[in-house]
Amino acid sequence: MLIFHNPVHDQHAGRQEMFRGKLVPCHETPARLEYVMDALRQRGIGELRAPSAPDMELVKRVHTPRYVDFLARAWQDWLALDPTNAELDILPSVWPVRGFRHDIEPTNFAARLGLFSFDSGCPITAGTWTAATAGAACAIDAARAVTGTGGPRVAMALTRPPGHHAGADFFGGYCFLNNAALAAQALRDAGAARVAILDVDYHHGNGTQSIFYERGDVLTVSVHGDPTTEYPFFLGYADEAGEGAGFGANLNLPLPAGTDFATWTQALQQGLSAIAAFKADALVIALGVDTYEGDPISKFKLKSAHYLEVGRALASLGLPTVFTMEGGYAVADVGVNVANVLEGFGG
Ligand code: OKP
Ligand code: ZN
Repeated sequence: MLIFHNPVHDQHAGRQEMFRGKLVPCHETPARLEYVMDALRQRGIGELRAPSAPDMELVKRVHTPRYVDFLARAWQDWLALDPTNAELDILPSVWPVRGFRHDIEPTNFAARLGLFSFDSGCPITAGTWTAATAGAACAIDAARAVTGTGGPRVAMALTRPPGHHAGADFFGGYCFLNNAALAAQALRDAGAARVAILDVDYHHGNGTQSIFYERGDVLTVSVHGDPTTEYPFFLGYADEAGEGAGFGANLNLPLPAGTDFATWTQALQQGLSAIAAFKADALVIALGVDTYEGDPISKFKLKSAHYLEVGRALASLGLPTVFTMEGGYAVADVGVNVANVLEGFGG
């Protein structure tokens, strides 16, 4: 298995996120990825590669050019407001909800932050753009590796920040560029006629769903905490089936907080059956391990050993597969849990 790891992931290190009226330390830390790297090295899993330069033409087909330009310039725009802002993370605080205009684009930076985001828990820092674009490159390279002749069947984009909450033109949920969507589009471009994305992170992959919602060539499936009580709350319900050409190409499998492996794995099997019925030519797994019983912000009950079974189940589809790294916040256990999935998957 080829593992494209993001060598500059630690340039994105948010200091704080908004939680219940307070700024608290970020859950999504650089240490998460270091634990994965250590576990893979210790167990001799995978062959590590650095990514090439990001294909910005592809990034600007999955995301809107104006959003990409906004993100690329955000830190300099922030400093232009006040040079002492260098000591602070950027967090949005105002959003255009129902009743506001969506056909205008204010020039005010705070307004633009709100235009391109959906929560206040996702800081932009000096190195966010550098880290996020290198992560996008990992995802694109992983997709190209599994579609090239004589390449491996499976590759991973081992990166942070994660991606599955980022939409075509918004950030949120610790995500800026949607690595899983970029991998799926790269697989399409490389000749896979039908691509499935299976998101097993605890949180619904709202960004990925919205990017492909009206497309019939990419099936999006997500197994996640019921959004009635779990983040991101406003998308991820079972009745969201896709629209237009995409009708029937989105499957949400929400499960209640407290769900254990026995129940979770039944939903996973349902997702796998849908992917087999879709006759996908290639697969992207948005791999979050925040389904773990020890996760501090999630409420499923999977144990470390279960991730070996998860990996075996994912491999059973027999498809060229790209893993992207999503959530998992029980920092010291993220490594063993990810390594277990990859070991179970094999190859
Ligand atoms: C990102 B991924 C906890 C706030 C949680 C957002 C969660 C984002 C999860 N105090 N806010 O899907 O793992
Ligand atoms: Zn998550």
